[in-house]
Amino acid sequence: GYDLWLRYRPVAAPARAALAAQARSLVIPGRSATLDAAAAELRRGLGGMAGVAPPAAATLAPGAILLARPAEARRLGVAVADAPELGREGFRLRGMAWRGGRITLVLANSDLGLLYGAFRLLERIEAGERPDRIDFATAPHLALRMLDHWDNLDGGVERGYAGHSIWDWWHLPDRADPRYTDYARANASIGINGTVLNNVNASAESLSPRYIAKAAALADIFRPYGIKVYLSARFSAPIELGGLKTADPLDPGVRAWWRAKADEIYRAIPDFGGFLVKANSEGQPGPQDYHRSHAEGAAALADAVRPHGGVILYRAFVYAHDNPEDRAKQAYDDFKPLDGRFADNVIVQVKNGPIDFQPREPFHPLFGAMLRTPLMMEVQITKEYLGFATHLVYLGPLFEEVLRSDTSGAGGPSVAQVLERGAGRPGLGGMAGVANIGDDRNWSGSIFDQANWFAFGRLAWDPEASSEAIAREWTAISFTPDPRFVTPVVAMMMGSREAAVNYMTPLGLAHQMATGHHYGPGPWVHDLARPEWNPTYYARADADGIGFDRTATGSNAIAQYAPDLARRLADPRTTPEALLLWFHHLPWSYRLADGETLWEGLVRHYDRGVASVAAMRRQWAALAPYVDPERFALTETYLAIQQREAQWWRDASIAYWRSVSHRPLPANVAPPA
Ligand code: GCW
Repeated sequence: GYDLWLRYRPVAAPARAALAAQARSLVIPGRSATLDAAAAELRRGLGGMAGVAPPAAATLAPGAILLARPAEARRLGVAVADAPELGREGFRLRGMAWRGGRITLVLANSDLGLLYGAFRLLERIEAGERPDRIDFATAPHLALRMLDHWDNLDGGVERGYAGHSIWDWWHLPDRADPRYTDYARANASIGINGTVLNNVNASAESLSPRYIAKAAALADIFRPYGIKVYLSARFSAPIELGGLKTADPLDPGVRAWWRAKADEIYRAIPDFGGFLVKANSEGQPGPQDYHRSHAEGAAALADAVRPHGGVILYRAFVYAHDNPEDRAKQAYDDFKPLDGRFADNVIVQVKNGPIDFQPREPFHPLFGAMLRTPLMMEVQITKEYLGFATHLVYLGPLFEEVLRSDTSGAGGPSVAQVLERGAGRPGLGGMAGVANIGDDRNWSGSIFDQANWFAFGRLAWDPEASSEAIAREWTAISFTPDPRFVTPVVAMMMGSREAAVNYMTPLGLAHQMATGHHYGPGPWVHDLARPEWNPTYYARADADGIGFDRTATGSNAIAQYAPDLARRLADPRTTPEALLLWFHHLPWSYRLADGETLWEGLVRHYDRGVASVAAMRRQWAALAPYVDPERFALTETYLAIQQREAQWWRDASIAYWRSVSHRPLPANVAPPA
């Protein structure tokens, strides 16, 4: 699994010779570290797939692969027009006739665009396409496509399920582990252009001179691949690192400290991206400690990086232990009043949903409400609430569901469009994914979790892309383009997220996971110190019914959505059934759309979830002939665990709901074990 989707295995014999003839030489007029990386990748990829790596050539001949800007291509005699539609990072792949044969043109307006094009060309070939017949163009819709590592300086990874951190802090900056280059290759291949190296629960130490040098060494390795380094900043670093008495963002000494710190970082990393900040959330320090707003807090850091072209990614994931308000409302309550008041290089980073990376949540209301502030959407690629790296859950449909959500309830804009518009500054729109990468040999802990990393990259590039098409592409290039394998695997992947929703938190339930680690069921947990950490806070089940009333009779969280949408969410009949219990507390006898009672429907969903996993497992077992034994066996083992645990979720949840509802099991339903 180490090679991810960049496997480059030899293609079958007759096609191999044809491919070699279509890749006889490599013509690259420009010169840069990025173009060297592109050439190296093409040699590696074509060497692997065609058996021979194309040598460099200065002139075009049939069978050449040309990487060029439009003017360079014209200078070599290729008739191409300028391509402003490709922007700075887009590219075009085009097979074309050339002197009695054909050549393959990779066209872009920058070296990075050419590198992206080289990767995509290789992926298309892996998927079975002929390079010299390709005609394909794409440009990213979002400027910032980032991975957030929740990696600690001691090598641990918060919510990481793929081993330890891949950053070997101990041996950095001296040791350039080749894995860092492979990391950059994998990310560049899917268009990721930024990485936050350290956990948002940040240690101030990560901004110390020692760690700046380590980050700089990584930045040097990533630079040719177009990946900028960012750091999470601890708001109180001026105290802990600088020895100041305060971290008050309006204090001149504090502001000077942040400026000097930024200057120091930019001396080591001239293209440093900026800081990611988690403030006044889950015990982290922040501006509210000094009775300052988040906008004032963000401004102190924004001023420090502005002269260098840096940005601040300021997280809206806030909820406070002393705030009795519905947790789902708190980010909006804090941030909506600040819309338009953030400094011009601040981007507010909003989680996809209002609680916390649940198997299903409605989209975060801030996406419809911060019209004057550029927003990033943060999703979690690591599956904290979705069975870690053990359960097979393809997150593409989850990301797509949020991106396509209509923020107005009246025909858009969709969340994707909100991000693309960047509140009028499209250079500041983006997506961040909490990485699922660790030092596990296969990077992500399981083979299918590699697909979640891949899908994140593809959707950050084009948030309107189809998660199914992405699954098809990933499957073809990670395993084989054989449709006898791709079709069933894609079907499995596409159903897997709904399966998990069904056996964990059906019909809009949320946060029913066991305490702390969030693995396995815990709907009965009610005695944690902070009320909003208890599953019972979310499900509110009793003898009469179940669900969280977020209408006007309850927390009225629906009022944070646009009026047309809020009106529909006010009525259970016009609320999507998948989110029913997120917005409504309903009697067990409530009739669902298909006529079953809520109680019967709930049980049915758990059963369906378990059945889906059993079907996935049977399906995978039949696919052994198409997969190498190692990847087959690992996936088979995990599916067996997943089936057992889907049953565990179902049995435990039903048993608990029965104990509060006092309802008999519906007919023809197996009792919990
Ligand atoms: O999902 C929750 C996690 C915390 C995490 C926090 C956050 C980094 O349980 O581990 O802390 O969210 O996003 O800040």
